[in-house]
Amino acid sequence: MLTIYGALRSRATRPIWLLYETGTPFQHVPVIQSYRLPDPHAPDAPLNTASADFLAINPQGLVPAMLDGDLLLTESLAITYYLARKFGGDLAPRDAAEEGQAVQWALLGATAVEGPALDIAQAHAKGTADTPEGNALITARTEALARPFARIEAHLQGRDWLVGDRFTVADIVLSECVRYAMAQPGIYDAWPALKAWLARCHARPGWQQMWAARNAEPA
Ligand SMILES: N[C@@H](CCC(=O)N[C@@H](CS)C(=O)NCC(=O)O)C(=O)O
Repeated sequence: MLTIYGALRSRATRPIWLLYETGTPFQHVPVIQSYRLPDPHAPDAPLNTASADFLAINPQGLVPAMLDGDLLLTESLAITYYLARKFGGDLAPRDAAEEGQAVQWALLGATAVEGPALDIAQAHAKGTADTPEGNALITARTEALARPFARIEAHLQGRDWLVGDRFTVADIVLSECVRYAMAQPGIYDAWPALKAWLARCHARPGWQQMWAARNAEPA
């Protein structure tokens, strides 16, 4: 059976959101990040990214990972694009031009948005956002987001979705990168089309289902 490894407080949200959108059955193994545990090797530790059983699946010790029959995929974007192609119907690109656009948005997310947005999320999660160092970091990361956000903002003028006038896998993977910054009040205010698009993404039934499941997991 199709199996996704990775707790939902991780990049596993991406493939799992897509699977919820499509109603595809799968087994979810909520492997937790080892750094979230006091002792990942304790006998009573839950399955985690440093567990021998998980390293036998992904020796890199990162989630998400996916097994579909004999096919092992790691890297959340590759997994999500594969699942879109196999189960996603119109969530997948329809032709070469759409494929190029979808890959473009995924790479923009991974290379220009994810890092700075994650730093902002972590500053809030660690409670350092309101310290002078935290403030300086958030200012710098917000500046780093300005150029990719400007690109997304310009593209979304007169459009609801990134590719092909419909919700696709590109919206899933890019919006999940953009979401990481949302703990910072007002971060999207300079980008109204991006902000409205993110709200549309979060109104999707698959995102709602994924978010409820994520919030039910231990913090
Ligand atoms: N580029 C990878 C990054 C995977 C990654 O960094 N996963 C984190 C959780 S979101 C992880 O497993 N961390 C565990 C660790 O660092 O030990 C992807 O997109 O799948």
